[in-house]
Amino acid sequence: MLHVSRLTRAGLAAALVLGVGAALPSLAAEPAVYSDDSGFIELPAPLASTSDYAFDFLTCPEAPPNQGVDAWVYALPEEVALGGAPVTVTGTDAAGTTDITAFVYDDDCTYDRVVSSDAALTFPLEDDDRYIAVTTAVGMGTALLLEVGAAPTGEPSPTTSPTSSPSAPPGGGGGGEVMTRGDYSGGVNDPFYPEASTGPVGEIGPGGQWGMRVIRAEQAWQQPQATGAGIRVAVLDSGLDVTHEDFQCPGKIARLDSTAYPRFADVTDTDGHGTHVAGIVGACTGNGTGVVGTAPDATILPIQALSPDDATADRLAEAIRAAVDSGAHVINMSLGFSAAGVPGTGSAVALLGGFADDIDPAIEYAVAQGVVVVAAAGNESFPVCGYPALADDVVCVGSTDRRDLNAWYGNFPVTPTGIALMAPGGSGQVFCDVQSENVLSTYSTQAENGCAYPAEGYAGLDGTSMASPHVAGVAALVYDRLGGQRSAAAAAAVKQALVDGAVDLYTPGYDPMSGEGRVDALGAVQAVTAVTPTATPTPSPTGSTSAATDLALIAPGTGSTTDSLPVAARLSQGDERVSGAPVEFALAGPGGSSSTAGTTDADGVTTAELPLDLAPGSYTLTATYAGDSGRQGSSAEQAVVVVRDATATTLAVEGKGGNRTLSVTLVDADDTPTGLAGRSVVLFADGREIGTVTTGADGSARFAPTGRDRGAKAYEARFAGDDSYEGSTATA
Ligand SMILES: [Ca+2]
Ligand SMILES: [Ca+2]
Repeated sequence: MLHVSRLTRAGLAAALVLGVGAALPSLAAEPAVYSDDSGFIELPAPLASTSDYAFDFLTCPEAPPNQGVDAWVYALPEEVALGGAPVTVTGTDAAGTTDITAFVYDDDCTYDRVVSSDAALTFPLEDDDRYIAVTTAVGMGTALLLEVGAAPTGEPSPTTSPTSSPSAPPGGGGGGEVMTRGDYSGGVNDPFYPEASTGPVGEIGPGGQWGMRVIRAEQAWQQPQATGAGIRVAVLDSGLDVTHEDFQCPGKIARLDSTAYPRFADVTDTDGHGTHVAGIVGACTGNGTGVVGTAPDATILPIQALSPDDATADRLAEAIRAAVDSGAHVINMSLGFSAAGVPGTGSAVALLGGFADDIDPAIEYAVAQGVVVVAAAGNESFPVCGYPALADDVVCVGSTDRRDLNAWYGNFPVTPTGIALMAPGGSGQVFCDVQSENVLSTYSTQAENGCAYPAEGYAGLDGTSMASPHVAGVAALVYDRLGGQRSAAAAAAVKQALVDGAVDLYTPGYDPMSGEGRVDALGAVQAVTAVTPTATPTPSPTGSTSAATDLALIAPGTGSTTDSLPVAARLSQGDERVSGAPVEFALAGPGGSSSTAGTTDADGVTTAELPLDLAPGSYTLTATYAGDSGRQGSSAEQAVVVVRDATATTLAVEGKGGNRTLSVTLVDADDTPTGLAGRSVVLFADGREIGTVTTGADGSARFAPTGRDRGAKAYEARFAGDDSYEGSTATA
């Protein structure tokens, strides 16, 4: 008979296989750079903001004709260009006018049409539209927002799918599934938890939920504000037995909006794996039934990312985005890709790569939105985390046994950029009846149980699949402790607390056997100071809920030290724009910082100019809305490279013989060149240095050669550059 421990660690992938052929074709369709749940496409920074060469930045074989000043060129992802989808351009230029013109080009770079308006510009896309160059009447200092809405009919675009049905905001909504905070100071009464418990098996013991005791979960719950109340953990797995007796406490289960996400309408767990994982995260605790969960008051958002008939990278990527847009604070993925490129539980190798193109952008989106993403390391005894545990900013979790020793089957917790930790996953005994070595949790009553357990609804399994949800649960405890308001900063603090609170194993500090150590719930909770929720992120039964907001930011990716940076931001609350809201813009980097502020207008848009009097280098631009009593804060950021402004030197030779004079000018290389005063320009005659002039107020200077220098064949003027300007030379 196939035993459960083996089934969990390796065999389950086969049960969920769809086949490589079904998984791979979806990869190319995943867009690279956008996504939003309100129909607003957050395009990358404009490809160009200079007047004459806007299209040089594109890959068009022939540059279309230049179309006016300061054109901002957008390349629409191909999936956006659905016939009929409305494009809206809003914003103003430096003169405060809203005279906007858009030149539209096809995907073969040919010019198609022009549309213009003296107000906000709206026009429908055509099927082959690809590039849009947007200009205003006064080009300089322009800040525009370009939005693309949903196509009116046909297949929903992946970029716009949830527009019809706003999903749950972080910290609430989605049907209001939130648990009230329990009191665990007097211990818990779940029968399978105690050391002396024999669990549902009855034949081997003692054991109970040893993993919970190893990570000191109960001690963590007894700290202030550390039970996971108001925290939503998305379990991306084979589903969840929503009828299970140990998930019936009020608010325990949240469901995706089936209208917005029809692909995930069903969560029936015919496998059992997802129900087991979800129980480890947060089975009802203190209810006198079954087991305890790591985060007793957390709400579980089950998403069947691994459907028996649709287990693809595309589906997993969509599941991640759905979790984020439905208010998840934490995502657990006890799954991975086998060497054959097939997703499934228990396997996380990803030797083929490829599906990362689908999933990486979704994970980046989650991380940017303040979601802690946790994934199992995989069960191949490999020296490195599998995928997606290996992806950037994902917490990779390896498996330990009751003795804090590495489980033989687990991949090592080694990842290039993320955090790697260990957690209880079971020793991997090869005999079915050594249940005291396995991790005991809930099991789907809809599944066939591989081992002949007498008690329906519970099972002992092992694998990194079991380790990962311990960490996801602890992350929920810490997120609760931090106030439960979702932000990238809060998520980073949660991950740091996981590391700071971990129990160091093996050699001191990080080591490739145990990563940052084995997770410890009490240590992680105590690693942060409790933050009282200020914006009611945990809705009370009678109180109102503060609404989540979304801030979109658009700015050029580069600016020069002598200019200012035009920035624009738009604040939304669901499908509504928020007007009159203060937005702070800040640019910070090793070379200094710059900031300014604005207030959103009736369209929810604010524009500003950030001074760039900074040293050249890489900076981070951040727009922040602090929130108010009725709205949660939100922020957005992007990278900006500050470069020195280019210059142009000119040199003219006037007169002959004793009257010979060199005339030098030095200007910046902007659209309207301005003379640069007080700069030193070195002059050469036939390669010999003959003198230095200092430019006057208009950037010009004159020099009279003497002696043989009057008769030189070639003259050269060189400006060496300085902190703000690049050098330039001229010959005559
Ligand atoms: Ca229970
Ligand atoms: Ca160590």
